Amino acid sequence: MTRIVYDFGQLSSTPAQTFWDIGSKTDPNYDDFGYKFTVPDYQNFNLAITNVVGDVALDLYRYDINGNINYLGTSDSSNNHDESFNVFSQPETNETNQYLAVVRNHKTTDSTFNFYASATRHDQPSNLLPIESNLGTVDQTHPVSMQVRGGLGDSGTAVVYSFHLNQTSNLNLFLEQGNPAVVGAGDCDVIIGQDINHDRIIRDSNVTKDTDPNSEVLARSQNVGNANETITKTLPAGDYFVEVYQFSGNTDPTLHLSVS
Ligand SMILES: [Ca+2]
Ligand SMILES: [Ca+2]
Ligand SMILES: [Ca+2]
Repeated sequence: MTRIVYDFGQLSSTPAQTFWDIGSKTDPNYDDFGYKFTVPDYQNFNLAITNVVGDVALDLYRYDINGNINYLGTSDSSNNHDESFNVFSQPETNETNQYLAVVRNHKTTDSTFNFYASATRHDQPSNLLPIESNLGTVDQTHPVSMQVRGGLGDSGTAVVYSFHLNQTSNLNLFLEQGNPAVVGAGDCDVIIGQDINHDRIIRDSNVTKDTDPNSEVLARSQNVGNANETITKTLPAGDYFVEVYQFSGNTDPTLHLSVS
């Protein structure tokens, strides 16, 4: 096994994108694909693997000041589901802002996938749209009420959900912040949007469509501190996303979606 490493250089808010075909793991010439990148100080980096045929895993490593890599974690959803990381990058002693993401193939056949990487402001949403959880159709008999997976903090700065409306609906989003005594007095915010051009990237993610017609963000709620977030919006039938993201600190919010 060899590892082919591509150097992405410094990430920016314009996502780097690649499409790859990774050989069977039983192939004697099997290669892992490594992506080396640096992140501007005090920004988040976002990695997404989408459109998987087969099944891949994504390992994340960080370089120390001596050029050694230290393992940080693995994203490995089942089957052909998407993989992702959203991490706040602030080097501690002996650490750098340089990382290595490695894609492995689980299958004895080739796997293909798209890989995306971006850096975004630490208090703003990720602009990538891996489908981490598909909530299905939300209607009057199928509201959603669920704890945001893993909570939010520096090692997981964003969680993306997709959902569908089968008719014009008054959507009510309520994001209940966790108990600050339990998870710390953090602050998270939320956006609802639509990937109009289906490229798995949120165009103009820092603003909303109200102020910039190009933005794929339809509404957002960004109350201060531990206040809950609410969005009420009339939306036509279609596919939408919700992204819950860290503004600061740790939170353990619960997402409620209903229509009226
Ligand atoms: Ca997987
Ligand atoms: Ca888009
Ligand atoms: Ca907030």
